[in-house]
Amino acid sequence: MQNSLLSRRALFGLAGATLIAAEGKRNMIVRSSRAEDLEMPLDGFLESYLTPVERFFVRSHHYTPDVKAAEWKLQVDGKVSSTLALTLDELKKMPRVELVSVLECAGNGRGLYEPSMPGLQWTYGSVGNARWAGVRLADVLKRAGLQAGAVEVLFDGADVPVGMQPEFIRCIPFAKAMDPNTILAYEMNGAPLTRDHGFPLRVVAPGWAGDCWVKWLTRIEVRDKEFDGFFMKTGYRHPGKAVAPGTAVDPAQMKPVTSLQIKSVIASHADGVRAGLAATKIRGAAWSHESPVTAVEISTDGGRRWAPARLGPETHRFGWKQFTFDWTPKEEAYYTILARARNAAGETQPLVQEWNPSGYGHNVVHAVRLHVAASAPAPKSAQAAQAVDTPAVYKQTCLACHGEEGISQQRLSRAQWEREVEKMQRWGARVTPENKETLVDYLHKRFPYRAR
Ligand code: HEC
Ligand SMILES: Nc1nc2c(c(=O)[nH]1)N[C@H]1C(S)=C(S)[C@@H](COP(=O)(O)O)O[C@H]1N2
Ligand SMILES: [Mo]
Repeated sequence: MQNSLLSRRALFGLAGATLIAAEGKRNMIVRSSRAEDLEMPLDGFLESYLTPVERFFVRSHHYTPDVKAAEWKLQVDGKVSSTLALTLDELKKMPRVELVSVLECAGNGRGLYEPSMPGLQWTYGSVGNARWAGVRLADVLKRAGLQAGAVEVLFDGADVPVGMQPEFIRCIPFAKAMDPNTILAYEMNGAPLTRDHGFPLRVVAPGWAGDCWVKWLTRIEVRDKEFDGFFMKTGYRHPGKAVAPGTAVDPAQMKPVTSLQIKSVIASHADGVRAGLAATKIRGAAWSHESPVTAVEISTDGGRRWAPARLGPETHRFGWKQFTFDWTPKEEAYYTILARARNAAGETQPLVQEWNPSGYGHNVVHAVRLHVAASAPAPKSAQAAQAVDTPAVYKQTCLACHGEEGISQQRLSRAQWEREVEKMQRWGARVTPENKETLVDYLHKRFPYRAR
């Protein structure tokens, strides 16, 4: 939503008091409590075929708005013959469509890249599988009357940026907008959308990364030229290929993130744990983009031999496939278990990471190391945290807009921390030349780079 300085200020003051991080959520990893970013732990992949809303990840760049349905309208403007302002009731009277689709954040797995990069350190669970219901975007656009020359469709939501951060506005090409599977959803898993997930209306763009699934939708604009806002021209861009790890790439040389990657996650066994010599089930989920998953193969010997896993019975084109592989380890040893999905287009997952500067589209074959032993596991020794004095200026400067989780989970070098502090300065943090060194020093000592 376009915001005045006044509404920004009003929100600043209110947000701390009105937000509860994990309201309506169960057992989530907090990546940021405010703005709200919650990751589903591995067990969520196995709980049921559809991810329960209370286990579904949340990714919000701005504070969560509290939209009142009675006051809400969807505006449709731009290259249309008549501007529309639709109420929720009017939308619900239009033909209803339902579909099951995976929603995954482009940054899922960012925390697993080496070398590391700044950004939320998601591991596996910024993804979920839900049943969405609403209206076709194409039906809404046709109702407004399409004019010639449309190239893309812009989505704006009711959320307001934090500090000087640019507004979250995303566009999709016209062809994707007219796809009958692209919908404006008012329901998730049979109930109205919750606040976290975009009440009262959000975009559902099956097969495409979550960033274009705009929440709290208030305005749709049909455009005849490309929009050049921050989240299109700088954010959510990918080189389109892997680059040498650690290389910087100019955003102008990159393309917007669109389709998801083929991917699978082993959810039944955590990496590095000990397991007994008994029969076990290797389980998880696999998904792809517009082309559905057709097979998942498992290796229990680090990739020398592969055997097919059993796939669940559901056949939704955009939904994920849960998989199961029965395995009995033959002897006490260290095993590396791998899962590799294949889709109808014949694509499969890479065996080495495909690094890119913002850490999007992580889909390297998931490897889980298991120490199979008959005896009980040894207790883990606690690691002593490094004691560093916290300068008062840190809390005043860095915890004004968001919680500490997003800071403490970074794995950055001193130079990367310096760039991060400069970015925060541009977004409104009051960093003075005198305290910049103190902050960078502290951040680097307290939250240093560490391997995963
Ligand atoms: C004026 C508000 C504001 C202040 C003050 C602020 N930040 Fe941020 N910070 C943001 C915004 C906005 C984001 C991005 C939120 C999003 O897109 O999810 C962010 C995100 C982050 C992230 C996550 C990684 C990233 O780049 O998105 C880190 C790390 C971070 N801030 C560190 C800091 C540090 C260190 C300080 C103190 C020097 C600080 N922030 C002060 C607004 C602020
Ligand atoms: N208005 C708005 N819509 C948004 C976002 C946002 O910050 N603001 N985040 C996007 C991103 S990056 C993702 S991955 C998905 C996450 O959807 P979820 O929170 O329902 O899981 O919402 C998208 N829609
Ligand atoms: Mo995302």
